[in-house]
Amino acid sequence: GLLTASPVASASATAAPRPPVASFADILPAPVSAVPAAGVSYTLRRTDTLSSDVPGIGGYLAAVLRRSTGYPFRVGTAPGAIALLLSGAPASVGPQGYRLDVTAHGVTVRARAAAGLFAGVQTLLQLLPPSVQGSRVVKTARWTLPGGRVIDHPRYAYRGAMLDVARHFFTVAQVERYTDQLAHYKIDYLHLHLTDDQGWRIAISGLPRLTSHGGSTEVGGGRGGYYTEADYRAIVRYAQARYITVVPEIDMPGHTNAALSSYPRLTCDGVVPRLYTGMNVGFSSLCVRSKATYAFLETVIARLAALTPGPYLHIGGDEAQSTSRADYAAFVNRVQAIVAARHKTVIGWHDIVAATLRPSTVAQFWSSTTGRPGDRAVAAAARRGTKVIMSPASRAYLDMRYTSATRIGADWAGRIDVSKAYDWNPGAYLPGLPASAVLGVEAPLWTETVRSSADLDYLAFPRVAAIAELGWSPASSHSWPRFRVRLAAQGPRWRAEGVRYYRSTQIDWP
Ligand code: TNX
Repeated sequence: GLLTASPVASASATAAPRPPVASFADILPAPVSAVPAAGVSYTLRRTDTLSSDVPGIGGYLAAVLRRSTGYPFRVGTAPGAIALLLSGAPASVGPQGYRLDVTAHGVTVRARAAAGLFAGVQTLLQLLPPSVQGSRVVKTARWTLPGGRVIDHPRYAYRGAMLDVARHFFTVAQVERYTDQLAHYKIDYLHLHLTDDQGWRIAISGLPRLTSHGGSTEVGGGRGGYYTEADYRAIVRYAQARYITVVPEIDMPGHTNAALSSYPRLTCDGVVPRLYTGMNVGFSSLCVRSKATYAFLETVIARLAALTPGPYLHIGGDEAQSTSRADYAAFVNRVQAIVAARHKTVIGWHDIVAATLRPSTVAQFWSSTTGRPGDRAVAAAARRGTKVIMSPASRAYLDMRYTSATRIGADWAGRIDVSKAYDWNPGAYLPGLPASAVLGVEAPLWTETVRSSADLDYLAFPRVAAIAELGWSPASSHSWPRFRVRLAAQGPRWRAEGVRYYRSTQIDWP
């Protein structure tokens, strides 16, 4: 009858394509140590419960698992098949690391702080089949994790990604979607480039024209947009729930045409510039000698500091080509004091080393070269104690084209296929820069040519995963042949999540 399948048919049914169990070798970023237990695995069951010492992280994991498995995953405090514990992790893992064990009885993540537990949860997800990260229930899947132990912690404290929401505006939902993706790769800072010549994207109370006028367009003449205070707080909260700290940037004294056009008192000559929708840089500047400029900056910085729980405010400082060197240094010195008065730490593009930097001020290296006088000045500042975030444009810039055929992006810093993005050492990249001065890495995405989430996906993935690995994994694990394999395993995960990544020919995508 219909219900009695022949032995042959049932044998071929069990042999039907079933995604292979994930491998410890595929964890990206590569962990400090991963030891598989031969013959051991754990398969999730409908009746499994989940316990977590941090309710928010338990809720996050349960939500991901429910969406794809369709199992209820009740979250409780009595030890479940999946247990997330703030105890029992070795001291060596520090506040951001974790230990993960998969045995025949279940999965345990142990950490010393919530951030470490969250990082361990990302590893746990990568040990499940790719469809675990999808948005629909997959009934046919077997949710098996390979047995073994991972002990892991990051190489650098700062592992960032930047999104330029000024050249093209991205909505709260678009930023949250990117944030979700970044969390999978243990990125812990989201730098938002909130202002530039083409747009001012953050509401500042008392200065309404910054957004009503300055936020009203973007590159190419589109409608632009801006975040209300509530929008910005929503992004900050969303990122926080993923253990990502928002770093807001107000670029100054250059890259300020949108502000100048909104408040002409910020110009030296009082002439109102028109809103700008092109792609040139270096033509605008706040009037660095006028009182009005510093009164303005006091207001903006006070408001932004109040809205931002994280320790850093980024003051830009790049390409101030219409400001004299002396004026530029005096300006940066004054702005550092304004930020310090609000109890925040300054980050600036590395051009700021021309000023007298406070001990806590961080420089973000973005050069596409390493031997020019400007590059050497960064190394010299680092030898005097300045901490540096490494974003060399010729390696870490996500807006550079992959190849000459890439349909969007720039190429002033060269073309960056995956191997070029991965194959450098942030600790030994800039001659004369002490390895101990490196605070971490960041992958900036400038958006002159990026108009949609599809564009963003295409430029950021897979390269942002390469920069994330340089920030997290021990230098000793650096290996292009092994990274290629780990990266290939991310392809099906991106497909499950609808991320339209670039299928670089350097990678054997499954
Ligand atoms: C240089 S990198 C800039 C940005 C542009 C980018 C385009 C840096 C600090 N400034 O203003 O968007 O090039 O690649």
